[in-house]
Amino acid sequence: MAGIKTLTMIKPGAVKNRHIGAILNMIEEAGFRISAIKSVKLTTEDAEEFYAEHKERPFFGDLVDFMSSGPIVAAILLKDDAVADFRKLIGSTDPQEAEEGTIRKTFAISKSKNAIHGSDSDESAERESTFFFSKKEWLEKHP
Ligand code: 3AN
Repeated sequence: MAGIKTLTMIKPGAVKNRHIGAILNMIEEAGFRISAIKSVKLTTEDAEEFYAEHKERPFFGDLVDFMSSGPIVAAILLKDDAVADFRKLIGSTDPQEAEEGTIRKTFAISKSKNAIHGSDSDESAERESTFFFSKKEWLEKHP
């Protein structure tokens, strides 16, 4: 059965351009509950650890530099089928390929500066949630 949790990061470009409120509004309007949320500035080492699975990819250095370039907003979101439904809401990695009405189509600057992250599996959602939050900081079910 698909899980109810996903982890998002509003990336530095979208934070800098003051899109936090608009993006959180789209997330809530789409039926997600915000179970935990914080603003964080990742170090280079944090970003390398978070994206470790991409370390052999040619864009890894630029990705780490971008993700540690300014504050982000990390949040744990709850909804049935959270991972799949959230990836539909954010749209394709490349905003030029993202559907109208998706967060990336609306707010991404480019494929590398694409406004928002969403976990790609329930396992990633668990790992990424514990990367940012202690288990005391989120509820698995919303009251
Ligand atoms: P997604 O976030 O859509 O699941 P991933 O996991 O393949 O995409 O890539 C992680 C992040 O790396 C993306 N969100 C994007 O910022 C960056 N990225 C992915 N592919 C490229 C690429 N070809 N060129 C530049 N940046 C990329």
